[in-house]
Amino acid sequence: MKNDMTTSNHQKLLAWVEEIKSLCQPSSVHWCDGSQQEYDALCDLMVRNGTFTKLNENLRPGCYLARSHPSDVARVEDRTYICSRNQEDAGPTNNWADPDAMKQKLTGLFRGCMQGRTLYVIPFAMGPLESPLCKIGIELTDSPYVVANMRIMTRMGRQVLDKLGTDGQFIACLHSIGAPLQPGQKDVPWPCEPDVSRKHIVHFPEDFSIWSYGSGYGGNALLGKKCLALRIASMVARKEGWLAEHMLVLCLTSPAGKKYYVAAAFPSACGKTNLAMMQPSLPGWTLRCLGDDIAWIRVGKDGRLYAMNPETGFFGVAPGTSVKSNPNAVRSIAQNTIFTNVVLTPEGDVWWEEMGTPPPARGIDWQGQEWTPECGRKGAHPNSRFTAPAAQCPVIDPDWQNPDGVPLSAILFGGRRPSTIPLVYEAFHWEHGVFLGSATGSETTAAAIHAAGVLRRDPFAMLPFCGYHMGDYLGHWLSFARRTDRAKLPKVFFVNWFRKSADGRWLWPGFGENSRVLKWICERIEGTGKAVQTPIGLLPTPDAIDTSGLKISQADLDELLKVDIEGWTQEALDVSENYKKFGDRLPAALENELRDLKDRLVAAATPK
Ligand code: O2Y
Ligand code: MN
Repeated sequence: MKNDMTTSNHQKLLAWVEEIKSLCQPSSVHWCDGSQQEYDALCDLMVRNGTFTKLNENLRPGCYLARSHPSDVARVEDRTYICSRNQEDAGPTNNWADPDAMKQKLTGLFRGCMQGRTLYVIPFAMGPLESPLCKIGIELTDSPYVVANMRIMTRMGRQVLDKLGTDGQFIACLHSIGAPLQPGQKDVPWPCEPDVSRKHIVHFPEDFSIWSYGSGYGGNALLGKKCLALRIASMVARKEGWLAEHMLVLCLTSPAGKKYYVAAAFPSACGKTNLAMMQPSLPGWTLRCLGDDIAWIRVGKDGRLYAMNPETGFFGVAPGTSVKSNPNAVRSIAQNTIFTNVVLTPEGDVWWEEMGTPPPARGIDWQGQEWTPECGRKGAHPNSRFTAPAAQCPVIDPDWQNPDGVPLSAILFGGRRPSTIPLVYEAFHWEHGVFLGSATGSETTAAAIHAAGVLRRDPFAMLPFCGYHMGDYLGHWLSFARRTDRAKLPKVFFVNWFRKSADGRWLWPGFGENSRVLKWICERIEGTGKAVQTPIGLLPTPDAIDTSGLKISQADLDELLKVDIEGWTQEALDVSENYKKFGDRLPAALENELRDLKDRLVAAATPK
């Protein structure tokens, strides 16, 4: 397979490719056309060079397994930078470096870094090509694994170059695994730069470009996802008056046939993919998935907020994905899927912890070593992944590729909060809703790179993904009350599926039972759901959540819907502490919301 001829007459693009060719010195250049034939040839190439193992065609047709280098298993937040001209503009939540100094440093790293390798030119679009929000990126990479994943996760290939024409705008995304191959040197299955301090994921907001060096994994390397569709897009969105968010999008249909489109922002490792394609336990309700990770949202002609998923695939966490937790994900990954860092079974299938099936008696673990269930090591890496086409999801929504997006009725925020935060509550109004988003936080899990079991504030689940000052970002969200008729804005809710009892038991069954909470949310949208005003927001009345057919004690339900004044007083203090980071860029409206919350809590604690 060789395609060193471009069909593009875009002089700026051609000049950039030439510039990078002379900097990185690849031995060949391949312009990706996005065809099935090209994908198959790349997969064959990776099977031959040891990056891919083809899975048993009878068990997992069209599927492959890759194992990464142990130094390259997750996004590297510490090595991720926003290099704005003005340091203040990157804000307190991003690493910053001077753009000229960083470009000089990166130019040094990239010099000769593709020797002995092929430079792939990947034209890709985020969002349907006809969408008003569609953004075109060109990723230059020396990783065939990245090309194969980008073909699943984005609209990739010739049609994008056609849309770009001779002078269209594109976001320049330069990526290298940082592992040049000398003549005669034997390659390894997962070449990368093993020295973490040399890995760099860098965003230049002034020229909307991305440079990523040293990692071939996930969000570090598939540059359309976190780098373009969130960090760069969030900056573009602010300029152009829309929102680029870390949100799933789903459609819930009531037994009466009414559709409710909902977007939800949860920090990483809080079950976004599970909720995005959940199978409702409540009879008569159906759920359809539009996206599991990213939503681009704009004001539509009718003044409502419309959400669109810019991606075309799922890059989901494998461990914990089971028929119980996510039956539709299990069916989505039955074929044409790339698995990374899971267990290979003797039959040529894959396995991971909490897959809901017995482990194989022996297998090959994510590090390529012989593994047995008794060996004391996990078989799959906690951040092991599947890359699967969204079109394979059995509950994909018919409108998931609608270029205009879908009109939102509700926005949810949530986190993994074992105490204090109730199962669900509703914001009083838009500014209060933005306050709830700004106060989002989650207890970290072992899957994250951070210490497990600590509360990490993650406003709007955008902490690692907001490309500019978080204070300005919060202001941008508030501005939507002025950009449209506030009566047309979605209602805002906070949900917490992760409450535990004092003795460490889950209080809520979660998964398909979360449809009961979504039902109440739909009833609130209709104006029929019963709620009580509390200091923190509007909570369901004791009988408002439909628990028919569910085994849950009244005591547990009371605990789930209780407002713990002492816990909330602590919560408000913690939010105040987090707000200090934003200095004078914290919008006054949010300071007011926090003050009002504290006042309401004091009033509730004061005997009448
Ligand atoms: O570790 C990675 O590179 C993947 S991170 C990721 C992937 C898919 C969806 N969300 C995330 C995330 O960290 O939020
Ligand atoms: Mn995510």
